[in-house]
Amino acid sequence: MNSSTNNILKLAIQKSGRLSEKSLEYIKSAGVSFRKDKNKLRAVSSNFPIELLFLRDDDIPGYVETGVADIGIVGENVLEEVGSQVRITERMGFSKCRLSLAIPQSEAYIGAQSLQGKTIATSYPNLLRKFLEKSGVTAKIHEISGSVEIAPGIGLADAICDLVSTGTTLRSNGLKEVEVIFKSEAVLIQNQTLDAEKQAILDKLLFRFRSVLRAVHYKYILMNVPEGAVEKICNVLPGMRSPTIVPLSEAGWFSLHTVVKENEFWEVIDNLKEAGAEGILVTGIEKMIL
Ligand code: PRT
Ligand code: ZN
Repeated sequence: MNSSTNNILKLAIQKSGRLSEKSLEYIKSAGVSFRKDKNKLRAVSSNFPIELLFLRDDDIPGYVETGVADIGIVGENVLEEVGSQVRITERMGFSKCRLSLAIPQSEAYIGAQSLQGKTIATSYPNLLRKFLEKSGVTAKIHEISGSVEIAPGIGLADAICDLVSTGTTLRSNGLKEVEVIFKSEAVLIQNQTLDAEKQAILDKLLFRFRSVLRAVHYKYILMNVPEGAVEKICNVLPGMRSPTIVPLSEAGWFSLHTVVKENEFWEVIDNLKEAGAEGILVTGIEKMIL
């Protein structure tokens, strides 16, 4: 890579599609500002050494592998399908979906052997081939680039292998999901040979991303507690550092603030109420710096 471009990190994201909005949201929440010109495929940040490249998602892994982009945000399903040699740096927790096999609702399914000799339509031939090989099944793979779910209905295939999130599309096309072959979410990928300068920029960006990603899993809670219940309430709070305790203007009462994990949240709230907490307020956390 040209040394004059070394002090700027090139980040590839999807131009328009299911990953675009969330990718941009993360970049903005990391404090990276830029002006996006609608027709432009690149944008340079005004306050962070980053250049954004807006691409088709299918092209992102290859561009990162060859160093045209240094890092990228892409669905793991696309990365696995194209098989590019890149490093997964961070799982981003959005655009979760699964690559599944589906067949007409009226058909029986007793396992992968039900697909023996059948024709399966997909945009993911490589992932499907791997699954069939692993299952010892021989089937014809019919590669199509879109609207896969209509293939059985129009007689193009017996089954499909496509992305599913809610399952609504399958149901409305008279299909049922019979096998999950890959679980996916958006991932941040990086070129395997980033130089030290670019790695340092990436580390700074990652620190910010992780502060945002971490915060998603926690809630900040505030409550009023009578003096006699303070100790009991502190014991109820799960494994956190000691909470903040502030006296209220009303004698004998305190305001107690703490952070609770989202998945423990309802149980903690029940325990707090039982222990005597009142006026409990709960709020989301934007960023968590550890
Ligand atoms: O133009 P470009 O090539 O960049 O975009 P694209 O059209 O190839 O991709 P896009 O924007 O549709 O999806 C980008 C990524 O979003 C995918 O690679 C996945 O990682 C992720 N993702 C998450 C999904 C879905 N959920 C999803 N539900 N991608 C597609 N779908 C489709 C699926 O193909 C099916 O048609 O949604 C339909 C099913 O949805 P449900 O909710 O009815 O099950
Ligand atoms: Zn695509």
